[in-house]
Amino acid sequence: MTLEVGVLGYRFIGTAHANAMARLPMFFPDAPEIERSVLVGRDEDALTEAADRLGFASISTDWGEVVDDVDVFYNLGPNHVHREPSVAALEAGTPVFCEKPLAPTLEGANVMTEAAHAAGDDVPAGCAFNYRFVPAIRYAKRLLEDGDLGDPRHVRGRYLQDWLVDPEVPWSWRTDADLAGSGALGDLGAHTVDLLRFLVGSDDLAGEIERVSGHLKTFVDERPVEGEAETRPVTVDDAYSAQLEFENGAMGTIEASRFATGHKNDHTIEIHGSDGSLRFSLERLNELEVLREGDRGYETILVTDEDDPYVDHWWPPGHVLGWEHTFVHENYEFLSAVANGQEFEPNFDDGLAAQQVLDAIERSDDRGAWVSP
Ligand code: 4PW
Repeated sequence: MTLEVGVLGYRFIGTAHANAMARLPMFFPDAPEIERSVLVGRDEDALTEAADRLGFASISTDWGEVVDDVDVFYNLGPNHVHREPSVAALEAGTPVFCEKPLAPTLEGANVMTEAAHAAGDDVPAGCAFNYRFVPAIRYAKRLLEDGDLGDPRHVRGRYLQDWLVDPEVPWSWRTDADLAGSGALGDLGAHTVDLLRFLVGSDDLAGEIERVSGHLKTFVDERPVEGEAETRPVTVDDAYSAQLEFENGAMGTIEASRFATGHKNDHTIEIHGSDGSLRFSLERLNELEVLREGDRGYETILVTDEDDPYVDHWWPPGHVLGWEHTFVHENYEFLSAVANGQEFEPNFDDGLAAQQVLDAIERSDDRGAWVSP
């Protein structure tokens, strides 16, 4: 059976998913057969051009008509559009793959997760945390779960970008609290929180994040509106940092910024366990650095062998993968789960768990005190 896929959103991240869908039959022959059936948006001209370029058979300016007509619904729109169409699709029994953060608010994420539970286990509701699908991250998870690095003690994550450093960069939905929820916190911090939960969140490692102390900062509080003579207020954070305490006693620090001059998409994770440490950088995503008790320095492991996660689907060993491959891997896993009526992770529960931590970081900043997610 061919799965008909409806996709809302066709810009940066929409293109990343459309590219992934196009690559699946070439590199993952056991992936379910899909049709890029309908592309959804508001601007008919832009949609027509995008559908043509991205290989969609048709367009629609009404998501309400699409969500129960297709076999799978991808919600890749801005954060404020995540809730309504995703809930409507799940109520119609249509599996949903939604971008992160799950919603602008914790309340929205709760409503979406309830809809996912009501739809049942055979209707997958995935949250598109693509960095779980980097081969080196999967390798790191295996090391941690095999106990190679012992009990996690310190956990560190930072996600640095610089696209807002110029105060003349225009206002956008990403700088508005009603539309985005939060700024660097939700857009970038959601990834860091999810990766930490993925890597050390199991009960026999660090467990869940138990309490947080957060700090949010907005450096430029109004921005010009593109093509107009007015400015609009920036109502989200430009940067955040937080201290974390995990259930099993590990401590953590995380931060993200859109003002880290010179850093474009610099996401790093470090974990120090009782028997060893590891370091990962998204800018060197084919590598994992590992240091075990007694070593005199980090060993750099190239995670590009044919028995490393996903690598055998691509090129001969050593022929390195990139950012776009993470989308292919997550699309493969999600669409396979849909075809087989199986659960998929990261799901809406994971999206909600990340949102609870983001929300706690904001509450902690407001109160000037440690709070629990
Ligand atoms: O999800 C994130 C985006 O919103 C991405 O992983 C990187 O940062 C690239 O764009 C933004």
